[in-house]
Amino acid sequence: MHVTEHPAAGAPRAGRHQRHRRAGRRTYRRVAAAAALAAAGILAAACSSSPAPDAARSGGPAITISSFAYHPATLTVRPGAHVTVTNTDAVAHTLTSRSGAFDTGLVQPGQSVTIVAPTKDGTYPYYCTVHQYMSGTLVVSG
Ligand SMILES: [Cu+2]
Repeated sequence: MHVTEHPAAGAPRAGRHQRHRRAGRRTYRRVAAAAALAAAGILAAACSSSPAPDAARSGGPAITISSFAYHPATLTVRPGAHVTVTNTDAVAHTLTSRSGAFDTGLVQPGQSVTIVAPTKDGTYPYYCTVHQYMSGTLVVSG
């Protein structure tokens, strides 16, 4: 009689190599580059609400708002010119580019605000966001 004994079938587990892998420890130093991004947001507010005392008298281009109209209705300026917008009405107005190129925000009665003309030649229609029938055109020509 033969008795075959199978040596415990699940047994041979011994040959497992545990490799000690030296995972190179690298220190990832993340230098915060977020500062540059934060600065970008500031640019939007740059020139919108600085009162420009008598820039018109000193010869710079100017637009006057009176009787719910822009004077002159069409103004031609150099690229990047600073344009003084003065509101002589008794209510607030804006001078807002239809393409988003510039915007005075609300100009209060008696107040002057300076906008910066686009640097690219072109015709830039604008309007008043409060009274949308008010419209004018800024022409940029270098
Ligand atoms: Cu208006």
